[in-house]
Amino acid sequence: MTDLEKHQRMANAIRFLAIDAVEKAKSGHPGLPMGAADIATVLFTEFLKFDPTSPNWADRDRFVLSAGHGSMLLYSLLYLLGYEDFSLEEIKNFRQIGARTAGHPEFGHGAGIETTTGPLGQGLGNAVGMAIAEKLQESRFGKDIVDHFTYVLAGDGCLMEGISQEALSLAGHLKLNKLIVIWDDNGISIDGAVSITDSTDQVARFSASGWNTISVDGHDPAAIAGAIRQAQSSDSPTLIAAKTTIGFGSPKKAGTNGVHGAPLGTDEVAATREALNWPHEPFEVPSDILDAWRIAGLRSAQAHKDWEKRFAEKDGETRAEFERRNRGDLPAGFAAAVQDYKKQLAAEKPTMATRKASEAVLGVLNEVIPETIGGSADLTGSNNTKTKQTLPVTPDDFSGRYIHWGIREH
Ligand SMILES: Cc1ncc(C[n+]2csc(CCOP(=O)(O)OP(=O)(O)O)c2C)c(N)n1
Repeated sequence: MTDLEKHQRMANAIRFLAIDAVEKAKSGHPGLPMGAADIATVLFTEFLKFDPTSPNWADRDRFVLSAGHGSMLLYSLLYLLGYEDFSLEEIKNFRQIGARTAGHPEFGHGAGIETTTGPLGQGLGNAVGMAIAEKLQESRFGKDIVDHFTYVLAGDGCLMEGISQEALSLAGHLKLNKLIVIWDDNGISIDGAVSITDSTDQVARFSASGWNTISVDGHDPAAIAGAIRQAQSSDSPTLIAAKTTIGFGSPKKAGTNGVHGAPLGTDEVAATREALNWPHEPFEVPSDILDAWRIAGLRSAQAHKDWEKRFAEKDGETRAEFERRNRGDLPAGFAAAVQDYKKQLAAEKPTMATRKASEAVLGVLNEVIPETIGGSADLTGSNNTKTKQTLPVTPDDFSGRYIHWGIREH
């Protein structure tokens, strides 16, 4: 088996898990997983840094499936790579009550889902936040323990949503070079061809906002790998526009809106098995291909071990603070600081405008909670959201705590 054949069979494992799960549930979206399987295979087997045995490892790369309707892509990957929460049983229970494999990925349903997606565009917005968080954390704790990428798979719908403009222009402005967005450029949405609704030159739009842009054939693994490699060394965020065919492999439905959000149907499933040379039972992944995926799941085990070693070398206070912030626990002094301030206010009974009162409270909170980040939609001097503790974050310096995100309140 050549490397290309192996790649294709690994990608087909994703395709058929998605096809079979949607078929069994009689509901779901096979088109995106079938079209984006090549991209996902390259990303997860050659680039993404993660450890299925430790899904919440702080320095893992983040993967956000912004096009959340394509959830079976994510669930298939998590199962194939060996994430405990995503057994074959969960795949078979796709879209059933109580299953981790909800119609759209839900944060908290299973380790490996980084954020809830489904409302188009929002995943892209969240990912910009994650990429900002990475830079903030890196500047506080050092590159030796915070150094990861945020990858997004976004569809035409994500890019049509208004939030995409706010998110991408902020990302470009802040030079979030560790944010890599792969656009599943298949030219199809639910109503039919994207050309019915949109004629934006997306690459030009990203480029105009300071992004590095690369266009590739989203079914050519070498080209995809080359693009990701180039993106990783960019000094600005990268859009990889990957031309794909929705429902890749389906003889009658590929390239049409018919495969976006409906089961293929018995005959077309059989025809697709034939066309892609996948003579296996539903939900069956041949052992050599499952092994190849499980081996890919071990790829970053050493990187994780090395990270643990570097982390252990940090002083106790730094380790405790890093862990506290990642858990989201409030600092020890929080309750007392708030109590003291309440007592002070009760005694002094000051009179002030509510905006001034807000500023005063923020001053107390920002003093005792070092991880708060502030900002305002270009109304800093008006609604008093900046306090003495919060210095500006700039594209070249993320040590601050105040983000001038501009008039992008979404
Ligand atoms: C905010 C929002 N509006 C509408 C929808 C409904 N919706 C789900 S998928 C989809 C079409 C998206 O098209 P595209 O991103 O091209 O996905 P593909 O057809 O390639 O799978 C729509 C309109 C949604 N999920 N979220």
